[in-house]
Amino acid sequence: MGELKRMSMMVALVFVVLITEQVCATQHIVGGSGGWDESTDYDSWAKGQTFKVGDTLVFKYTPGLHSVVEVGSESDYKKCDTSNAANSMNGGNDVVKLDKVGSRYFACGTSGHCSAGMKLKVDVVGATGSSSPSSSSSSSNTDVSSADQTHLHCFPLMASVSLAMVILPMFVL
Ligand SMILES: [Cu+2]
Repeated sequence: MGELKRMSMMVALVFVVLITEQVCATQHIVGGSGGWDESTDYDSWAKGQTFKVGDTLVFKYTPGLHSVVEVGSESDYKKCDTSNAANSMNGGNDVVKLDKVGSRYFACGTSGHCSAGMKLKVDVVGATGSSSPSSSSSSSNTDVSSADQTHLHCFPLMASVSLAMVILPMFVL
């Protein structure tokens, strides 16, 4: 009997952890309201964001005009060489899950677009959010907006945790 209670408590705990992880993950619309196009500066857009493991990128664009090609190396990214694509998408609402720490490189597959600046480098940091300052940039003007954003998305976490505190004792008693 006690075994059963312990098991159900564990299940509840796992459930809560899964929920909070999902709630806390941020969905980044690449380029903000401008989406994935030729007129957005993706370097400066990326600087205002914190990309954590578990977050997702969403590339929004008109299918046929653009595409999303993930390239495997920084040198390919710099050269706009999309011949060694790790992944390519052309649906116009393409979701990329950031599943591990490290750099990811994306370019538009339409001829000429990448060299015109339609490319994106993303540095993914650990989800536990030990907020390491954005690695390279020296002129990191306070990322108030991204901090707010993270806070906002993580707020339901508090709610979930307090909910768990109410629910879990029911299993223990
Ligand atoms: Cu393009």
